Amino acid sequence: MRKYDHKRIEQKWQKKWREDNANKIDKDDVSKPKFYLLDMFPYPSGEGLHMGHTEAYTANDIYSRYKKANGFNVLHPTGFDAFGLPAENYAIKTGVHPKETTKQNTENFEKQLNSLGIDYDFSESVNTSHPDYYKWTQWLFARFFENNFVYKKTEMVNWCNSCKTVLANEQVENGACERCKNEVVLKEVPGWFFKITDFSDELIEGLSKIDWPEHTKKNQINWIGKSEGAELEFDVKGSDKKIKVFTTRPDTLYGATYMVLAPEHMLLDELKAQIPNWSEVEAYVIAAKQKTEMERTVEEKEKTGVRLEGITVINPATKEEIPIFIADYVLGSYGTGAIMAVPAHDERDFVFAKKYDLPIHEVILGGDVAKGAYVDDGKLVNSGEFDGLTSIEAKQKITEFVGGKMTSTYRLRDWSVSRQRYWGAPIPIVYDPEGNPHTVPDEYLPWLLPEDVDFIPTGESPLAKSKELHERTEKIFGKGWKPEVDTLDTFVCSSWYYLRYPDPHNESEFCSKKRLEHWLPVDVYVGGAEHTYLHLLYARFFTRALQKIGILDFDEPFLKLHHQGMVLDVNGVKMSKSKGNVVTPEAMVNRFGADAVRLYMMFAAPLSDDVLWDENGIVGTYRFLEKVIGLEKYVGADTETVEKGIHKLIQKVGADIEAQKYNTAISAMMIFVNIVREEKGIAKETLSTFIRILAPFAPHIAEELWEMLGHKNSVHTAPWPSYDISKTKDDIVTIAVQVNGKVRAEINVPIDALQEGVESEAKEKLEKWLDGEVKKVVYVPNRLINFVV
Ligand code: ANZ
Repeated sequence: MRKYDHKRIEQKWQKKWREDNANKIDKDDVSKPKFYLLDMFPYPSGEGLHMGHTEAYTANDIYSRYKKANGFNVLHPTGFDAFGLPAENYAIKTGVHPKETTKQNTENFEKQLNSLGIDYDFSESVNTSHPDYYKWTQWLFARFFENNFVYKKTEMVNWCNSCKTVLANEQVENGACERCKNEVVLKEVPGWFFKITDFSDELIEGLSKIDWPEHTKKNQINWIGKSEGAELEFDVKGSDKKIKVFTTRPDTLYGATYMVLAPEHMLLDELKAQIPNWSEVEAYVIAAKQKTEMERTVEEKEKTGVRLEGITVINPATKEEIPIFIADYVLGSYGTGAIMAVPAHDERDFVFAKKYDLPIHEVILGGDVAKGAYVDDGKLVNSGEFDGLTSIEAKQKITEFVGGKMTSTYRLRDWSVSRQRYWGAPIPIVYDPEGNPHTVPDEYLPWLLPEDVDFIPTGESPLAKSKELHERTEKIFGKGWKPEVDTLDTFVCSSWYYLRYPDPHNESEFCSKKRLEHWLPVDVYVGGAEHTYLHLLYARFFTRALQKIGILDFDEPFLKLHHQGMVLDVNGVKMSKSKGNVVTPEAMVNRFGADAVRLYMMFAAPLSDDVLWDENGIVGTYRFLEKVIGLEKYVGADTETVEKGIHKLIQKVGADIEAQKYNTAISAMMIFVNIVREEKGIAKETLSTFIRILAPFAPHIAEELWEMLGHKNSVHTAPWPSYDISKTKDDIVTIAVQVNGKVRAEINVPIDALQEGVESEAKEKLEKWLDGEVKKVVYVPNRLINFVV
């Protein structure tokens, strides 16, 4: 038997593919149907490729090769999401410019990806930190600005004290920075915001027409957090001021016995003069500003508040005068920042009312409001002319009665994109001497990231200290003009990279119209589920906004989405540097070869499940490849079993790849190899067919064996084999024998057997289950027979 020398084979073929430009496609070839298969591009970290990348990229590589073999022109590109904090933090520590580290790291990634045999064409890749890419990020930003989809405001925003930058809501996890895990505080910082909230409804509705995992869709819907309810106005007594509240329960208006404003409510300042206990109020407001929204809204937290002495509002339904409080459980950023409190029917209000001894008026029947809030819907009582209506009936009626309006509120906030950091795309904005912002005209793009900066973060943007940037600005625009010194959130760069791949070298457009129309939207996208709220939501928003602007003519970027599971260590623990359990693809490829690593990753579990990295398992796939090499010695003629086996295999593997069920496809190949070994015979042509099927999974060894069998062209250019359906059927099938729907036995019968014979054979097996009279027999040929007794 030939020895399986994976190193020699893999190096030989990788070199050959490089020389032959084997991964190059003609993007203008419209003679074949297009297929755009996208991987989430990696951040080129210093640690190199990790197992999670390997899993997703291998899966798509298999799919890509399979689609090519089926006659598609497949675009399966990659690139680098290269701006971001780690390179900058490294620069702070060592003084090495992020440009340098990024260059080294991307080269390393490229080498590692090539060593896995992924069919990427690196001459067609993108790098978000290159001026020829971020020129277009800036160009798109300018279009967003012209169309009022981006604006500047000063607001309380999430601030990471350790990274010294603003973070978007999506980048805060349980009150901590998603990057460095340090606590996030609130800080008033001016910054640029994308108007993603203009698209809240569309972003929910659009999900219904794309083929994404249900849980991912659900998470996006929850993140957008649409609440349907009403806005109602309360008059401030003895003044012409009104306070608007948002409520999901206008049906409970008659039970509103007090009102609560968020500590940051705008009206506070205006009412100041009328509030005798202002100093107490002010102290509470200051204390509330120190807390994050998370801290303020946890359910277990004791409810606190301060009454605004001297002012009251009028309940518009009962006309009663009710007190006002400020309390930090009401958030300034949600709804109108003010609520009507209904202690009988809202738990938080109930606790608060008990504490401050406020009246509790039952207006919905169904609970016992002496004991606690009854929060469900029900029939109205104590509600004037609305008594007897159900909550659902009353909502709109009461809203109309008091002149309010039905409306919706969303949890989603506009996306803050200004970062006070260095290693990102400069925001292409300059300020005139009066301080008004203007976009940098297109002719000056790329608006280059200056290099004369100090990386040490101070909380002020590093670009603020660049002499070159300030001089450049004054030189172009005139004296007194100043540059914007913040950089863009890296998620802006990754919101549109899939639009660049079809045309990455275009210098006059981000992508030509022709290529956009031909290639987009993306047909299949594979990546981690952790991007649900960030990248996957932002990219959808970008696409929709660009459609409104007239730059794109579709509204959803990714028609179909799959998530890969995580790669865990053999004990099921997440791999991490701190735990010392990281296994790198590089080390594994060195020991076992790319083909065995690829096969193991795909065989160990379905793509969407977690994979336990077990070295014994990879030894198994390695042995399988050795057996494949050994098949050569059986070359002769097919036995009948082998002939049937190959037709079944072609059918099964094709169907499994289409369904992203790579694990069962591989197990079917393993079974086939065992059959050949038992039968000790296979025709040369059949072996060629098998190698053709193996090729997407184990591209190197397949190429080697293909050559050994005497083929001249690459196995990866050969078409996918076709099968004869009549040969995929077994002569004998196993069918289930059931009594009243419960499986009681199995029997082997000829394929498509008639009911009569099957029935009598089944009855023999069922003796002890069939004592009663058989009322009915249901026979599904080749599947089951069921006796109803
Ligand atoms: C009166 C009421 C009566 C309410 C009742 C609920 C039950 P979701 O579903 O999360 O949208 N609310 C409104 N704005 C708020 C804010 N800025 N901060 C904190 N709470 C706020 O919840 C909407 C409900 O949360 C609103 O309906 C309001 O309380 C409260 F029996 O109004 B409700």
